[in-house]
Amino acid sequence: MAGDDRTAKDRQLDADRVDPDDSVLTTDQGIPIGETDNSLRAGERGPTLMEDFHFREKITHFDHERIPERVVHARGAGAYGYFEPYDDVLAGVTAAEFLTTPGTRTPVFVRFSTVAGSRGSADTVRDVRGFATKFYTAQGNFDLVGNNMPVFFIQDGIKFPDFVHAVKPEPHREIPQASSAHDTLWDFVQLQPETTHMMMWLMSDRALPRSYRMMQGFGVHTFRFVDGDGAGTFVKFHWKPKLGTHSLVWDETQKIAGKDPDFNRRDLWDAIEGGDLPEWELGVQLVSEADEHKFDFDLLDATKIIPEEEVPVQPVGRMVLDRNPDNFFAETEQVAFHTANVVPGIDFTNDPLLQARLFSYLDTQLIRLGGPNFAQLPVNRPLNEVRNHHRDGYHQTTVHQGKAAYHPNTVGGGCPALAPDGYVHYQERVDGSKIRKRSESFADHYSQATLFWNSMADWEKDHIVAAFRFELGKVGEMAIREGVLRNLANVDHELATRVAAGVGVAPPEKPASRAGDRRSPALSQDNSPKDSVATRQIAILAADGVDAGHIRSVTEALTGAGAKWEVLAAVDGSVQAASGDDVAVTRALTTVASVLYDAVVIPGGEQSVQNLAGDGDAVHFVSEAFKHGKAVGALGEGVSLLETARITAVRHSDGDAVSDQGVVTAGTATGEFTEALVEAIAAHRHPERDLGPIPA
Ligand code: HDE
Repeated sequence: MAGDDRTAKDRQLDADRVDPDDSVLTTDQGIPIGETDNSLRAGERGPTLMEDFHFREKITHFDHERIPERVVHARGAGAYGYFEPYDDVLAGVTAAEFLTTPGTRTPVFVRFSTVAGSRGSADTVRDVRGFATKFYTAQGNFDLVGNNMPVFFIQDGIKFPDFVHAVKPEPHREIPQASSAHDTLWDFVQLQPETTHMMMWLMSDRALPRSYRMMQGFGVHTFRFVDGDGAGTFVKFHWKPKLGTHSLVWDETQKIAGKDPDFNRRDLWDAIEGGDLPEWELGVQLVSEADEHKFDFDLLDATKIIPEEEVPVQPVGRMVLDRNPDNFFAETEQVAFHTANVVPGIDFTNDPLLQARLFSYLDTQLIRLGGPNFAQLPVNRPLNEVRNHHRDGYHQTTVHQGKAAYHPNTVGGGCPALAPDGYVHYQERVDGSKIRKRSESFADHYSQATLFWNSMADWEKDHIVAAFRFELGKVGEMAIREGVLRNLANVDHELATRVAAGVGVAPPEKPASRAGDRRSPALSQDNSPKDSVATRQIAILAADGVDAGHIRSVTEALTGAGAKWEVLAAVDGSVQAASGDDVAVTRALTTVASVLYDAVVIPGGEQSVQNLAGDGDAVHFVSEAFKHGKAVGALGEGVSLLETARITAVRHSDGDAVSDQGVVTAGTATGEFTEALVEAIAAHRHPERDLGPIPA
C-alpha cells in the first residue's frame, strides 16, 4: 500500500522488515558464505568436521524452529487493518479515545482461529472460531479477545482445563483430531449442564462459518466502560460482518477438510490480496449500573446473552482488514493477545471466567514465546513508547540506557515519571466472605438454550438435530448419550425426541416444567441480510462446443454484481467454443470440487453438454452443489445436465427464465436469467429443497 494510506503500525514495522533483495548469503554472525550444499569433510568421502561452523549453525537453527503451539486456538490466520469510530456517541460513556474520536484510524491486527485442533488441522471442522483483535491505540494496546459465539461452555475459569481436556483428542491414542464428536467431550457435557446453551450454538451452523469474513464476533463477557469521572457502564461488544453471517453445511465442511484444509485461511488471504477488504461493524450493548439486576440472568455469567431485543446493539464504528502479514510465524504465530490489555476507559467485571482469563493469557505467552519480553516482538509492540523498570530476561532486545532501573530514583532524574493521566482501575466496592461457591444467580442453564432453539428457522433446527445425531452417534458409551438427552429434554422435548430417534436411545421423559416460548430473531442466520453476491465464488462448467455467448453474459453479470467466477473444464488450458473461439479455462475439474464454490452455472452448447454428461466429475459437481443447497444455473442444452445429475424435483425451463428453489433455467442468457441467478446466489443457500435421492 502506498504512502499516506499506511497505518502507524505498518510504518513502525518498517524497522523490522528484512528484504533479501541484492544481498549475499551470510551466517548469523555476518560471515559471507559461498557454498551451502556440501558440509566440510575430511576428504570427499570422509566424515563431516566439527569445525564446520556454517553447517552447525544452519542445523542448530533449524532444530530450534518450532515453538509450542497454543494450547487452544492453535490454528489461525491473521491480518492487519484499521478501526474508526463513526462519531463521538460514546464520549460520555468511556474515556477510551480510540472509540470516541471521530476520524481516528486505529491500526489493528486480527487473528481468527479454530479452538480444538492442532496447528495443522483443517479449517472447516465443527468448532467455535476465535476472533481476537489487537487495537494499537495511542493510549496503548487494547485486546478484544472474542469468539464467533456470544456465550461460553463454562461459567468459572477453574473449569477450563477440565473442559479443554475433555474436548481435545483423547489422551491414550490422540484421537479424534479437531473434533468434538467423542466420548470425553460429551461425558463432560452431560455432567456439566452449564455447557447446554453453548452446545446449542456449537451444534448449530454457527460452528461452520462459510468465511471468516462472514462471521460475527463477540467479546462474550460483560466488560465495563469507565468515563472521565470514573463512572462505570456495563458493555458487551459485538462485531457484525458487512457480508452477513453465513455458514457451510456439514457434509460440505467434511469434504472441504480434505479438498482444501486451508479453506478459511485462503479465503481471507485472497480477499485481501484481491482488494475485497473484509469489514465489520463494532456494536455495543450498554447497561447502566442501576440496571445490573434487572435481568433474569446474571450479567457476570458468560453462558448468557443479553437478547438484542431487550438491549439493542448500538453501532459505534467499523473495522476494515486491508493488509496480509509479511510472515506467518513472525506475526500470526507470535502475536500475543491478553484480555488484560485494556486502555483507560475500559475495565473488567467480576465475571469469574473473565477473571481467570486475566491470569491465563500472560502466563501462556511465557511458555509459548519463551520469556517475559514477548511484548517487544514487532507484532506485539504498542505504537507509543514503552518506558519502565522491567529489565533483562530471555530475548531482551531493548538496550536500556542509564543506571536507574528502579522507582523512585534521583540518579535517572526520577524518570520515567508517573503519568498524570495513568490508567485508573474502576473503584468497585468489594465486600464478602472468602468462599468457593457459585452464585444462585448462575443456576438457570436451560432458559437461554431454549430461547436459542425457539429462535431458529426450521432448516436451522434440522441442522442442529442432525449435528447432535452425528456427534452422539460417535459416542461409544450409551449411558453418555442418555445423559446428554436428559439434559436436552430440558431445552426442548421435541429436540430431545428427534435426536434420540437418531442415536438408538429411548426418548427422554418430558420434564414437568414447560420450556419457555420466547424468541430472539437476531439469533437466527435465516434473518441475516441476503442481498449481496460480493466475493462469492461461482463455477462455470465448460467443454469443447460450449456456448461462448452464454459464458460472456453470465460472467459480465456476475462481475457487475461483485461475484468471482471460474471456468472449469476436464483439463486446463482452453476449450473451443461452438463459435470457434477459445475460452480460457481457469482450473481443471479434477483439481477442485463443488464444495469450494458457492454456485454452479452450466452454459449451453450441445457438444459441451454431451461431454459434461459423460464426465463423472462434472455430473457429480452439479448434483453435489444442488445437495448442498447452492444456486444452480443452466442455459439452453445445459438444462438437460440437471436431469443427468438427478435434479428433477424443481421446475426447469429451456425457454423463458424460471427460478425454482435456487435452480435458475432459461433457453438463453437473458437479463431476466442473470438477475434471477444473482438473486439465487445472494440467498446463500436453499435449504427448502427436496433433495430426493441425490448422491453427493
Ligand atoms: Fe481463551 N485462551 N481462554 N477464550 N482464547 C487462549 O491464550 C483461556 C475464552 C480466545 O488468536 C490462550 O495466547 C481460559 C473465552 C481466543 O492468539 C489461553 C479461558 C474466549 C484465543 C486461553 C478461556 C476465548 C484464546 C491459548 C477460560 C472468548 C486465541 C493461547 C477462563 C471470549 C487468541 C493464548 C489468538 C487463546 C485461556 C476462555 C477466546 C490458554 C483460561 C470465553 C480468540 O491463555
